[in-house]
Amino acid sequence: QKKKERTIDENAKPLIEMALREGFETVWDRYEMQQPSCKYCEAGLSCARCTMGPCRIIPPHRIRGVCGADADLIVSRNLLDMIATGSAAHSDHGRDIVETLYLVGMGTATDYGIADEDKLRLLAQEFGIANDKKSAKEIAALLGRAMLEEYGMTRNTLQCLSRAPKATQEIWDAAGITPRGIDREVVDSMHRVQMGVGADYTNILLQGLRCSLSDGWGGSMLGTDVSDVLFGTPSIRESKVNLAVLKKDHVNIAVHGHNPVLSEMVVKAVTDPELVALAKKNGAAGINLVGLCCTGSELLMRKGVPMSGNHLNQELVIMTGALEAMIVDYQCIFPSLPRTASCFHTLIVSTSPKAKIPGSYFFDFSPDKGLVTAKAIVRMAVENFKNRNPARVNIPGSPVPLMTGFSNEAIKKALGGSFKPLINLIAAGKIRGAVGIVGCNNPHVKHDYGHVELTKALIKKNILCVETGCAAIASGKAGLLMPSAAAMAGDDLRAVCESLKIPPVLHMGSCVDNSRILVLAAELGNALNVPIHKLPIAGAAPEWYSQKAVSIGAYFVASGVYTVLGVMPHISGSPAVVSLLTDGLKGAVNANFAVEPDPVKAADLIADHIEKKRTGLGI
Ligand code: BF8
Repeated sequence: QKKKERTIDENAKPLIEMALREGFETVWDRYEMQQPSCKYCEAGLSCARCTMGPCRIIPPHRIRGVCGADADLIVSRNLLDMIATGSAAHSDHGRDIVETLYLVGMGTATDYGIADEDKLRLLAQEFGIANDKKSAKEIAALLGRAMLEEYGMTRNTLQCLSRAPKATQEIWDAAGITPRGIDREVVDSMHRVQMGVGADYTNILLQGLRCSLSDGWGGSMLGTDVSDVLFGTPSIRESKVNLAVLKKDHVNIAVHGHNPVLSEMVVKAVTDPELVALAKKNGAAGINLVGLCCTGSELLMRKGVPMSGNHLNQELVIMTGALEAMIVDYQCIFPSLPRTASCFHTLIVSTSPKAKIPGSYFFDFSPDKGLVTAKAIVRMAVENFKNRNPARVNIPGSPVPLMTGFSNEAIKKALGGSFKPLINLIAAGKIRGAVGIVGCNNPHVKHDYGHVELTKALIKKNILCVETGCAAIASGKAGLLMPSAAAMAGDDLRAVCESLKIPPVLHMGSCVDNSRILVLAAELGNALNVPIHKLPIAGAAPEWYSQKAVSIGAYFVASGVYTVLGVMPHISGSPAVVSLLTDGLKGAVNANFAVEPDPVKAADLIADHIEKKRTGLGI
């Protein structure tokens, strides 16, 4: 890759050029240094799970590992491992939030409160907790406890599965993939990847679907719902995005990672009058908090905190020379960030005992001492302002405005109280269908290109896009999250957006908020009395990299949503696994994966699929 091919993000380009000129290492350099990649690993044909190996499958002679596993088994076991890892990451994040709810109820997390009591009471009702005479605090304790039990294995079912249309639940039962407990499915999966357990690739991959469902309809869904309860259900608002949200004359602090239990405390801490006064005393105009990656999306959706970028922007934010501190929790954080920061004055502050990073300042963050810890970190950032080298400050361009906050509750409100108008628009063909575009950046793909080109191609075909995670941020930077982007949509979608004053691309949140997309699909299915797989909808992950994204793709497909990937998973070494995922799964869950790196061709695949589903529904 040449430098001009690394990104389409205009604000990132000058910083990448500066990094190349001055020798600051970035993710793209490390990617290049890793080329050519190992073709056995790329095909999924290497296995280092036990010490009888490591093994590689090299036909025609080396067709089994030492244990006797063939290509199909090795590829499927590797994939199940990825799904279980991703599901665990999302669900453990969900657990941290549910635990915070429980601690609020028990009175030990006093810095937190109940921001959406209506949602709390609705959830309590759903979980069978009588709540008419109880206080919000009492309900928080009972609901927190009930939700924590979803992680165990005594109930053998998950409450939120019942949100799906009955016919979809029956498909899961018939395929034997109804999840039993959130942790249980991860443990079951890890058991199967132990040598001498899982031996049948189909059986292994069906467990992958079950494990992923426990993420989407379990851990992630609890994470989203309880975050709404604790921090507020998002409503439509405007903010801005890209590296230029950093301010030259302010103390700049970025929160990076995933869990709003941390970042929401930082939001509180940066408005502390004493800390603001200290910033001014140190010569800054104030404190400027910006988000990055998914925790940034959490704050953007609920508070309108400006967003500095997505996954491949994380090193570049530091290279502006204007960032006093980057506060991280877990997931998607380059372990080399302290190395990057060592060339500048930025402090990397880690906060999770699960994600200690050598070279970072570690603060042991927990909900019982949330605000005091957040204030201590912010104080350190403010004190660091004096170490900034003004000659190094380089904040390119200016921010792009965006509209955010499209929770299902906010969408319904914008539609006048129900999804009925949306269903009518789809039935009338004004909106042909909807696509969830989700996932990461990956140096295999030109940064943001896959997301932006796919999104543009789909809206042109009058297909509404709902986006989360780094995909949504890519669209934001490209101006697609503003109502004015309707001008880029097909005539019908443009007219709809103009009349509702909404963008053709709706930001629905972080990656755990893909559960909002599941709920949207479920509500549409329930309203039409059809299973999810009959709806004119699809999923796409044009630039995915993460195990979490594999879990998301798997629960989309397991829920009946055709999903197109822009990056090939490491499965090509087993034609049988490829055929199962791209075709055979239709027999079990009426949906399948496709892989198409060209976003324009991917849009064609999706549009064809949507038209077929419309025909099936007779619309
Ligand atoms: O959970 S989209 S790069 S930041 S994994 Fe990570 Fe991918 Fe971004 Fe959030 Ni999701």
